[in-house]
Amino acid sequence: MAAQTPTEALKKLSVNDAPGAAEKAGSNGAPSGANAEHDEDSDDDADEVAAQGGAGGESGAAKKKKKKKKSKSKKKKPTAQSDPPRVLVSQLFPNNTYPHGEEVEYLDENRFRTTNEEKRHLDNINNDKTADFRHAAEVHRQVRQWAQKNIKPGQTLTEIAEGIEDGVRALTGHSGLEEGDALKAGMGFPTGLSINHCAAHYTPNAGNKMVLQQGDVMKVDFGVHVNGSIVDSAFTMAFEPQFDNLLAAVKDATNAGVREAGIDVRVGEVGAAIQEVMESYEVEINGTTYPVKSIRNLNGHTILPYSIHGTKSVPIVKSNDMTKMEEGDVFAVETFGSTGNGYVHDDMETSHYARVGDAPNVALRLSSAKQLLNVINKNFGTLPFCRRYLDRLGQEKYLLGLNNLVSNGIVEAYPPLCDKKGSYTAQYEHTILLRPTVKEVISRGDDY
Ligand SMILES: [Co+2]
Repeated sequence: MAAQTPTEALKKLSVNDAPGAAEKAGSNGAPSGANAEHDEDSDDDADEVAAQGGAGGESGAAKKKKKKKKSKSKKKKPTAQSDPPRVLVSQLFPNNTYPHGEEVEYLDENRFRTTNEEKRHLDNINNDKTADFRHAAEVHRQVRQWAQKNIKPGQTLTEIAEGIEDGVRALTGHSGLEEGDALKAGMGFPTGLSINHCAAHYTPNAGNKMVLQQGDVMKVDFGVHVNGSIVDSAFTMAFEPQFDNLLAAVKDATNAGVREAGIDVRVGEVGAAIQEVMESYEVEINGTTYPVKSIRNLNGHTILPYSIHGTKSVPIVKSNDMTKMEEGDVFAVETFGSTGNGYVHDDMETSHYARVGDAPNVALRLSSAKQLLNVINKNFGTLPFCRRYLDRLGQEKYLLGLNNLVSNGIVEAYPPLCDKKGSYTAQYEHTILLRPTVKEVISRGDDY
């Protein structure tokens, strides 16, 4: 989910002129560290054989099989993901053996961390949290790879969003329908499906009839959380080759940001690295060549428990923000490229909301607002939600109450963020853990 640069901070930005059509930075063959083979059949085949080989002599081996057959009355556990994805990821990876993200060793003055005893101890203390992030990341990978295969022009945005959300809820084992269930695990924030000039925070509200078109560029940005540990990761889909360079620019820029990030690194330097890569690209669309610009008022961000936007930002243009990345920080590194102004504004109907963490204690006079706040507290806490999530909980006619919570500063509205009409924008995003011993790109997959 995108963080928007506050206007105050934006004034301080020293934005470079686009460095022209500089030579392309070498494409960085991003390693695909994650994704262990999780779909290979394993020892359960033995059960299968046992089940079939009913009659026959009872050799020692057969006896053993027979013994296994007894436990067969329990339902056979699947060992591969289904299509659509419905198999619990905790069942595919029992005992918290979730695949690691891409682990990148620290360099230079931080090289000692790889083997340092104290840092390893600190790292071990966080094992449970790290497992929650890996669990959420594996759900994200499995659902998004299914989405990448199945999303096609002609589908409605509603069916695309629901397909992703049904997958995430099934794979975490939390439908989110019973009170408090969505707080245990599930969607970390709503499925953003932002098209063309819209860069972020668009998801259909009830009754939306929008259909994905062949010529569209769609950002798919969704979050998965387990016990409040949110993995925030996004990719872009296009169906025409003329957009390849736009997508390549943004993927490359995000990987540059991921590479640059580390303990003691200043976020402004990360922004400079991102912008340099991003703006070394150009893209030809319908016969016109455009420079790819970093969208200067969007940025990455830290992630805190149950809170998608922490206190630190990662600019995607050069800036003199001297804030340091620190040990233990979790960052969403996300970049946005545009053929338009490289600047977004609020546009269209709002769908995304989140309760403010340190909300003012206002005496609400509107009973519908009070009632709705209770629903939000019990089901989402400070996790972002969208109007569809209220609909599926059976809430009706809540808009007045919702707007009242927004105007009282208790809930924040996140309207869609769009560049100028006719432009195209793309996004890629990864979540990284700055563990004491190693940087873990938790959401890395063999797709991006
Ligand atoms: Co984000």
